[in-house]
Amino acid sequence: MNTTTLWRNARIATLDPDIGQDGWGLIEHGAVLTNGASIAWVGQEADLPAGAAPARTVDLGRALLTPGLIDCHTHLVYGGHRAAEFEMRLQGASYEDIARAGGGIRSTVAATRAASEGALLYSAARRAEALMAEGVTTLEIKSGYGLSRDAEASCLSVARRLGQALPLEVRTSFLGAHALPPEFEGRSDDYIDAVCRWMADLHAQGLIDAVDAFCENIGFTPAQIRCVFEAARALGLPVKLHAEQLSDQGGAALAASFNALSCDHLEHLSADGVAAMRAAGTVAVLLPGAYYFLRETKRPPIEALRQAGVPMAVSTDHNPGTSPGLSLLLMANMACTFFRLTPLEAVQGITVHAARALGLRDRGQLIAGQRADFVAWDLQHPHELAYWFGRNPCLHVIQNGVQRS
Ligand code: DI6
Ligand code: FE
Repeated sequence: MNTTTLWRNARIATLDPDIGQDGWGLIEHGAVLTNGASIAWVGQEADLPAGAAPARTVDLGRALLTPGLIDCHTHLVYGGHRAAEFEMRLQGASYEDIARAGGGIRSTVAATRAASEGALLYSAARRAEALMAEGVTTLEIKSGYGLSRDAEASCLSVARRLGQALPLEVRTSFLGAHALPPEFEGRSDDYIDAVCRWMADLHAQGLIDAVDAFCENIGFTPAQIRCVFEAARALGLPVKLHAEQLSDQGGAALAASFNALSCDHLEHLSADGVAAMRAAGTVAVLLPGAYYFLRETKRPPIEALRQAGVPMAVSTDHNPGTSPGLSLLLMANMACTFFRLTPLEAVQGITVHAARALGLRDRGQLIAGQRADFVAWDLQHPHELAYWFGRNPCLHVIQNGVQRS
């Protein structure tokens, strides 16, 4: 059966470095030929191979086409919210003060444990839909608000079910080492042992794509993170790390020594950390929403990362405590205004580099052989993706070769 579709009459930002000089890989009067769920050909419409006989043709009305957006760091599954904590912080309490007083992540853990799986699925689906409306086609979701074996399993299976229920690809990360649950108070090493045991179990259930942890004064120590990473390595699971968000713990270098896919946050990253990430090919995931919402002033060392050639991704870090936002395009804009990324870097950060942060090489660019995930925008040039905010220019989303909206 002929399953080819020609998506024509578009300006295409392929992000293919081999097209043009400026990194956008622009093709005017372009078209994409898809075969089922993958891209068979991309080019100028006039150059369509003579033998191509698409079963279907879709006129995109001169829209701008880009790869589907990838949100590579979210904590989308949780119960409740933390608006009261936001008010406390506005009155002077710090994020760490609230965490040490038993609020913060722990309060979301209590609300998540109290919620039914159906309620968790419902609220997470609404959030996922908000991200999808802006062109997100691949979404990473972490656990980390259950913090018991069964509650973590529930959150991860909600994430898996989201990927089945919605036209969306979901990747899961097990973040058992996010915070110490109250029943382990004073026994953090015991908790880490438990996390490592649960990991094997959850992995056997097919619930884990990668393992994450929170390396911080108010999180876990580098020695504890090492135990988690060794357990992941023994299971053949890739790792990533919340590193140097609030202080420099040397977490990025530790993660790089385990060939981490990504280190995320990085406001307090040292020169040694940059060098270790570069050597390991680890992606730097920048999270300007958390920086903004915590009113941080120390920025990640962008220039050092750029000079070292460390790929930079940009993500929402959607979570109820430090980044309750659901716009990846706003994050691209903030990555430019707060962190001084160029619009090209910001757009690479929510496409090709975000894919790399998830260990995925089959998406993030509009190139033959990649998955047929792309977005048609009511825009002239892709740098506008990092320019407008509070406006959704998404016209259509094509997911796996199928038009979703
Ligand atoms: N860093 C973050 O920004 C989130 N988790 C983490 O380790 C915040 C999670 C929360 O406050 O609920
Ligand atoms: Fe996070």
